[in-house]
Amino acid sequence: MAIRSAGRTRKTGAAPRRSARRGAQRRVAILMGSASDWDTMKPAAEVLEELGVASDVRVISAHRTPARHRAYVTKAEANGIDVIIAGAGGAAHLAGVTAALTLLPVLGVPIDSSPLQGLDALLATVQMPGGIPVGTLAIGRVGAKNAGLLAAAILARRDPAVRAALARFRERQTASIPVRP
Ligand code: RP5
Repeated sequence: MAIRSAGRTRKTGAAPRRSARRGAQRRVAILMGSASDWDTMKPAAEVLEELGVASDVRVISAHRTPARHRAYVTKAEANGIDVIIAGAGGAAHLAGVTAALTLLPVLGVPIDSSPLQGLDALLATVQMPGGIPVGTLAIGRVGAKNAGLLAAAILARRDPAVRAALARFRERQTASIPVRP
């Protein structure tokens, strides 16, 4: 399987990278437990790109690549990342372990990749014990899109350009809703 990213085709297994603008600083990290999660997580990258926010997309598994995970997350804030989105399926601990390793806000996306169709990932992601929060979105592509929008809303508190882009997004969305079916 091949995946498209930033105008090039990559083989599954290689970490997809994406930047909204060439040379723009990547401010939102989009992590996923497997390259097989990319189709589900892509809406997060797409909506951020639409809003002009650069993202850094990585395949990082808390259990298959723990050293890669720790190295990336512990340096994320120093590398200019403001928000981390973490999507995983099954016994999904990626978002929770990510949140434990950083003070950055972490948004979790449960992925429907298992026989339980994401219910397992939803419970694993949302049911964090008190002390280490994960902001959990809906299961699947809708959750990924909303994670991108919520990350942008967090950035918008201090970034007027992102706030204006979000406002335009809402206006376009409202205008696209027909009055009658
Ligand atoms: C999880 O296991 C990943 O997030 C993915 O959703 C699921 C299946 O991964 P693969 O076996 O397809 O790599 O860790």
